[in-house]
Amino acid sequence: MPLLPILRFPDPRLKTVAAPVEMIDDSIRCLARDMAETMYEAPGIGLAATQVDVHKRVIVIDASETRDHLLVLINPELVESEGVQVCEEGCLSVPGIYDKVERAERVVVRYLDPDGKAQKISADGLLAVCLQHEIDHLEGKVFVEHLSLLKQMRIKAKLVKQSRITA
Ligand code: K1U
Ligand code: ZN
Repeated sequence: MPLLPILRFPDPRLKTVAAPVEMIDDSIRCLARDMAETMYEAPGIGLAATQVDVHKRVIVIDASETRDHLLVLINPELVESEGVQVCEEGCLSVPGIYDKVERAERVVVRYLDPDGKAQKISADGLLAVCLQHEIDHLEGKVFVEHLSLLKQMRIKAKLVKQSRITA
């Protein structure tokens, strides 16, 4: 199965709002499989289709320590959130940058699984953070947008410089 190239901030395609999946077929299941392989190889604990330049509402997450609890969420929707937590985040699209972001402490997310069955997940801690981070990607939002404008400018300048060196 192919590893998918991951878009890097500030690529404007990361700002695209993803479209709902109308029909869950083998092409969507294949996309989810390739995304999962790409996430494990990176390595990461989540990946949104937006990051691999596919603008459909699909995310994969494995925030388990044993790396054997893969979640595939299609058309995920945040239906409840409460509390506040501040957690250090990273992003495969913003390599080498980590910073603290304020998120809801507990969330409930409704979604479809790869068989098209409606599911609901309640999460707290890192899994809740990761769900919010990945749903943000589907809305065209990268975690650095939760930081100050000064930090965003510094991060952008650093990554643009890096991309010129590696191009
Ligand atoms: O969306 C992404 O780019 C994936 C991102 C998810 C995430 C990380 C931390 C907090 C919130 C969301 C990553 O996985 S970055 C890499 C990372 O944090 C990690 C990698 C391997 C093991 C554990 C963590
Ligand atoms: Zn990310």
